[in-house]
Amino acid sequence: MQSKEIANKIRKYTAQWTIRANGGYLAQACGTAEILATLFNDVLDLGKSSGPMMPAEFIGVPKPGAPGTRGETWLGAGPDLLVISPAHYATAMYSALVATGRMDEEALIKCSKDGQLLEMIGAEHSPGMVVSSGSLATALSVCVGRAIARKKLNKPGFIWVLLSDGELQEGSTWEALQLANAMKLSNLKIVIDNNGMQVDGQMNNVMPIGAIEEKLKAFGCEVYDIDGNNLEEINLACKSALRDEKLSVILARTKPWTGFSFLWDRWENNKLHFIRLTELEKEILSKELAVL
Ligand SMILES: Cc1ncc(C[n+]2csc(CCOP(=O)(O)OP(=O)(O)O)c2C)c(N)n1
Ligand SMILES: [Mg+2]
Repeated sequence: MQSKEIANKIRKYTAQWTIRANGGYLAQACGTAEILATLFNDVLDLGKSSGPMMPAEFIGVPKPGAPGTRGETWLGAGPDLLVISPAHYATAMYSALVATGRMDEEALIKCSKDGQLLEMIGAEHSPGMVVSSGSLATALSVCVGRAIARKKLNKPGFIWVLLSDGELQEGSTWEALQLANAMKLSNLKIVIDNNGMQVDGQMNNVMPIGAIEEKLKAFGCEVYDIDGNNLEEINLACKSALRDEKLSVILARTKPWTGFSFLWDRWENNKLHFIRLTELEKEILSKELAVL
């Protein structure tokens, strides 16, 4: 399947979820559809998923003697790993798993219900999710630790982590970047969804974070400033990042309103972060879904 088709499916499944669950993180999937499609389809060597196509029910958090379910199993035992840091992007991950044949479409119907793995804010037991990072800006530190361990053990492969720009407003992200650069972690690759918004609205109105590219460079990163909805640019940046000796950061400018017409109004009105559809929006979305 072409990455373009996978990206469309990521939007479609997340939109259907949003209608069914009477609310969802649709803009995050719309903004990162091309990034996830490219990572899954053209970049990552994940191997075959060993997670069931139809996830079982939640059986408890992992503890000694009872490993529980690990979301990572849906990613596969290949050398690479993909970590979604902002846990509210989980639906985009579930949709990507379905779009790439790692989970049944039916599994999405179980979304966001008590006792199920597919939580709206994903956790480490949710398919495709690796870290419970609903408390934002925590997964990068975990990834840095895992990348250091892999380096010490001479393990092949790359850890790719998707960060949000809101996580750049938190100090722990910068501490993790500082350590990753000090340790010269060329086995860690970061993609930032630079969508210009966070929970309360547009980043520049809530708390501007200034010249991100320059800041990342000052921390020692190799930075790729790209159009995050352009498959070719994403592909080129990822392939180039794989050859970097330094810590690579792909700063992907995304348009979280891409795909459905009513999203633009929400962007302008600072109501794009979480979408509880109005009756009119539901009607528009259903019509646009039918021709997607
Ligand atoms: C440590 C922490 N602080 C605050 C929050 C509340 N919160 C949830 S989502 C969010 C938005 C963060 O921005 P971003 O991840 O860029 O979100 P976007 O609107 O782009 O999806 C915030 C502040 C949180 N989950 N964790
Ligand atoms: Mg954001």
